[in-house]
Amino acid sequence: MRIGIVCYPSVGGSGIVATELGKSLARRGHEVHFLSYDVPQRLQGALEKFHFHHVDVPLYPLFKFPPYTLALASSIYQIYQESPLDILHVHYAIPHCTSAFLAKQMLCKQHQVSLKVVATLHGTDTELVGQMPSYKPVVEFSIDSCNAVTAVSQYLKKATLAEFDIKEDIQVIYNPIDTDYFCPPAQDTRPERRRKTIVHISNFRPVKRIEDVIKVFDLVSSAVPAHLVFVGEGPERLGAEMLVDRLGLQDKVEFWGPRLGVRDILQESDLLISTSERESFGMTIAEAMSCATPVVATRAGGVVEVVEDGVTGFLNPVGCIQGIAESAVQILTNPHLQRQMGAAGRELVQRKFNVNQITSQYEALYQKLIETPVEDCPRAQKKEYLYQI
Ligand code: GMT
Repeated sequence: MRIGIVCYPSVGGSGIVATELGKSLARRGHEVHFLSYDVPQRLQGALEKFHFHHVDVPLYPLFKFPPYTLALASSIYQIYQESPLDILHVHYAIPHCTSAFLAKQMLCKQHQVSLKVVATLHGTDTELVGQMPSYKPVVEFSIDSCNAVTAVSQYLKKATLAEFDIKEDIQVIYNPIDTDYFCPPAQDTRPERRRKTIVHISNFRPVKRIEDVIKVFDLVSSAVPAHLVFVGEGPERLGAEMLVDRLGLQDKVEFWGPRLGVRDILQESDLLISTSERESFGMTIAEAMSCATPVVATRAGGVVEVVEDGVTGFLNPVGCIQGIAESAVQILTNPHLQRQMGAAGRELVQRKFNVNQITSQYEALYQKLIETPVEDCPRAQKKEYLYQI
């Protein structure tokens, strides 16, 4: 198949999912074309193996806000003209579904062809940004204009249907994890080490509740010799650094900033902490589990579909600092439990989220769409209209 993938290039989860899926589809022999305003993070260094189309957004003095939606629609249209795409798969509704809708209309009008569009919703696009009155009507319309819609968890499907009037059925396809790459270290001595490493990976947005991570660590480090590594960058980082100073934790907390590869730190860590108030899936949680690293997380949205409470880690209510800290101490002071939970996490990811299985689910969806004739290119209507003139 010839597949176009539209995504955000930044470290955010939706771009990572799109890239991992695209790489897997390419390994299976499909011709994959990535479209974005920059090279997606996980494609860097391997670009020669993929088709990457840079979406150029020219600046013009009149534009206070360059219209990326239009530039992306034109790119899709042009790529299709060069050689037709069998499927266009857009990750993140805003503005990708809208650009896809525009490109679809243009192709219909100019070439009487029907572009098949799959949209994958990731959570912040529908639950956060998509709820803003400035965007909601067009987001709702654009999602519903796609030929197929998927969500990355049952939770997200339910939340989307509750918030939007979407007539299209939403299929749940979980996020793919490359379990060959995200694997435990060759010699896994972590449970026996005295000083423990705790990791938190995110984009430091308010929804991640970074201060909770620090407050939890403050309690944990008074009970267990441990240090905390923050990986990522974002608006809450400065506040987090100030809180670390206030609590006198500077010697035990490191801020590494954004990293291209997170596997090394996941393989080094005894525990991953996630304190989000909302999370449609939690990519770093699943990647940690794939490395046999137990997880202590909040019971937020789709996280309950990723972490099996008491088996692959522990779940606590959002904001429950004491409970999260107690869960962490329980794992870090019991090497047997740490090893057991690590192994169970790896097994769960291999069974539920491994990239081969998830890629097959998307392939089946694409194939179904390709085989289904659609009536959304109004060829007949156009003729009728011309005749009336
Ligand atoms: O978590 C973020 O803020 C990044 C966000 C994104 O837009 O890329 O991640 C969302 O999509 C990921 C991939 O499907 C999910 O793993 C994250 O849970 C989801 N984030 C939220 O729902 C807050």
